[in-house]
Amino acid sequence: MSRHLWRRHAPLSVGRSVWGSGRSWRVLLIAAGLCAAAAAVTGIAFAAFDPAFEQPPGSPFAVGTNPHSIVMVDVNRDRKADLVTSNVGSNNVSVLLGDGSGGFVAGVPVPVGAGPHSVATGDFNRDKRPDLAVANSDADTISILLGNGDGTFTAASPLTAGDGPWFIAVADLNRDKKADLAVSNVFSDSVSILLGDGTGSFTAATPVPVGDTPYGIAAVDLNHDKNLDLAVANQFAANVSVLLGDGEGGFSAASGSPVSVGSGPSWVAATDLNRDRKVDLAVANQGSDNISILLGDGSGGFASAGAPVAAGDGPTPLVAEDVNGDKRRDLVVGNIHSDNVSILLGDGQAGFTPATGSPAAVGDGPFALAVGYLNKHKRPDIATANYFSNNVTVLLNTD
Ligand SMILES: [Ca+2]
Ligand SMILES: [Ca+2]
Ligand SMILES: [Ca+2]
Ligand SMILES: [Ca+2]
Repeated sequence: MSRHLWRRHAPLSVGRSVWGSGRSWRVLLIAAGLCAAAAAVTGIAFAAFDPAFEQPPGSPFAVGTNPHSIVMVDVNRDRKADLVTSNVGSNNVSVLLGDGSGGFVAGVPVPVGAGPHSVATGDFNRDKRPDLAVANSDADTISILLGNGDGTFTAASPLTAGDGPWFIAVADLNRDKKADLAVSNVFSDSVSILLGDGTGSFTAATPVPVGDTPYGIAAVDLNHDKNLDLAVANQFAANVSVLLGDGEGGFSAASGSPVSVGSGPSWVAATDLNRDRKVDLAVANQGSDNISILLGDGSGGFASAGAPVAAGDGPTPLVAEDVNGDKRRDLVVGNIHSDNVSILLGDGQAGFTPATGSPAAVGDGPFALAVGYLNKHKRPDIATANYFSNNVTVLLNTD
């Protein structure tokens, strides 16, 4: 398959952030916890609400050409969530400044390297202003854009990655409280580990070999040793690499890795889906139009939860979040061929059923999505980056 053709239908990326809304999150979770506890005592099945999603006026919002990744973050620190996309066709990053009610105005685009398939966010220089890391797949570099705190960015020296950097996960991989990067390289079948020094500079550690055409990465502690581990979806290998971290930036394959999933695994989300306090994985299989659910054993091993969960045509981005307030993780999945978003409500036992109104229509080719709070209504909203229609669809959770 040619590089060009493959790119039309393969990998992408996303990060998720809730800058400025941490307090709201905690309040929501505490409230949900109290209600869930009360429901458990009375034996009443607890469902907080039936989520419905609607586009606000102005949606979809225009961005650059071929947006392939999106993050939700407050870049200008006005406590209103903003959106940032990386645009493969225009080699830049678009900034959409939020008005706090689901509307957005265009900020200043930022030029990056060639083929930016992924943008992720973190505070790399620890000035409390959100920064961006962008994977330039054609240039084989990572752009580091340091936030000025007003919605504009200053480029630092780009970093070198492997061949075809595609997806970036931001996490503290060596436990020094400084943000690091894990980057999947689709042509060198590896994950680059770039350790941050807390000033916006990074040092490359030894790359980690994974399977054929790695795409999405989740960074989470899978075996309860407080060192972050990695789960990496290998799109052409139809499996997931499970890499256990040593807490110093080194990683080695867990026993039983890689774990087989469906065809064309693209994104992986890591969270506890069956409430046994062990991290599980949900994997969007772009080729088999479903979601694999892998239950964790708490030591880095995984077993299939059973038949995969049906999605739309070409499920690619996937985020695990509680969208209906019952304290059970749900799945939000973008379907790149059917141009919609599946909202799959979790039952807390790793089972999922579509919400009322699922799937919700979005733009052409939703290769990325982000979930978070876009208005004062404290229920998780959704934004998709639509690769072929060059825009962002906003879905407000209106229940
Ligand atoms: Ca803002
Ligand atoms: Ca670190
Ligand atoms: Ca670990
Ligand atoms: Ca679990």
